[in-house]
Amino acid sequence: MKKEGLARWIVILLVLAAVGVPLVGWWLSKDLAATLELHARMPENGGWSVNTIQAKVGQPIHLRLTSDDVVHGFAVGRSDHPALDILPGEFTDTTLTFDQPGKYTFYCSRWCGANHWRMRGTIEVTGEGDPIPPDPQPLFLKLGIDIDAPQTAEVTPGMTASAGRGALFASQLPAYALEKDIYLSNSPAKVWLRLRAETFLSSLSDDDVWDAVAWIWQQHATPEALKSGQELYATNCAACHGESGKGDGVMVRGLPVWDPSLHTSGDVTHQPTGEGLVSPPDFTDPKVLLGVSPALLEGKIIRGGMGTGMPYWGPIFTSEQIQAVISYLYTFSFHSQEQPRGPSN
Ligand code: HEC
Ligand SMILES: [Cu+2]
Repeated sequence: MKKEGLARWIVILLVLAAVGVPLVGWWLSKDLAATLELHARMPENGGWSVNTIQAKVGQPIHLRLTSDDVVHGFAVGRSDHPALDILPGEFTDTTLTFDQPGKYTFYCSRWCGANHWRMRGTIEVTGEGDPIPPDPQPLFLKLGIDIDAPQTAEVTPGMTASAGRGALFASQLPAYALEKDIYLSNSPAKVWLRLRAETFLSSLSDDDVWDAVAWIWQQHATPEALKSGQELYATNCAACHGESGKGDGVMVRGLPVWDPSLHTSGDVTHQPTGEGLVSPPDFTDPKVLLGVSPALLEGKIIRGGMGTGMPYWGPIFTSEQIQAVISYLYTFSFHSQEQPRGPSN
């Protein structure tokens, strides 16, 4: 009788331990790392179910992501957290940990509709550590460039300028032509005009000088930057600007009152499509990109079009990524050294 009672107690204790220990462990881990369910919905359906996520430095947050309508994506701007797909009716789990206090932007990384890019929210990270340093003042502000004024190239080449051919004239170029500041703050057309005025280059034809300008661009656009820029463009820009840069991406048709006939005449950079929206410019038209400096492009990309349909990318991309996209954009107007036949004009 006594023995039996003892055995029963041992069994009960074992059962309690088997159930209780994992339960306590789960309870503790739950306390250490907050779990948040985040529903993605198209902006028309209400957007993210949570717009501001609070986080503490060094404390992981578990996210359970799901979609209430179509396929969305989840990504965190200026971080190396990989972008995730969020499928309707399924849960995708991920863990975020931040080691610097500050504000981050989370956003949808899958094209879900014309207002896709409005699917953005904030992650507020508080706690110990050096906060994320504020961005340096962008060059277009320092230079006082009006990024909203229409800019078209004063001059354009007879054929697509080639960095490969331009290499032939590299040794004749003045030192200033290679300075980073000159490159960043001048449109290719401005650089061309300045070089064309140099008497020591008078033996070069106009197209030779354009090739030299393309070569100068190539010196500032590393192959790695071009590759990364191409990927960023394909994921973030092509939906509106088009794979080929012509401004004919699928999302443009989703914008109200898109009229392709407006796109071929008049001012190439700013074309009203109605309701305050303008269509993306045709990047393959040399008048567009050869008329704008990297500094202006940077300003447009950071700040966006302010109501034109061009999103702002400042909180999403690192400055390195923005420079990579800028380098890549000029491939719509220049042939690079590795690419004798680039995007056709
Ligand atoms: C939702 C559609 C949309 C997306 C996505 C988009 N753009 Fe635009 N973009 C526009 C529209 C519309 C314009 C023309 C209006 C304006 O200049 O503000 C424009 C204009 C621009 C201009 C100005 C060109 C000039 O000559 O003034 C640049 C540069 C640009 N976009 C770059 C980008 C880059 C780089 C990306 C991706 C990181 C991107 N855009 C993503 C719609 C879009
Ligand atoms: Cu989305």
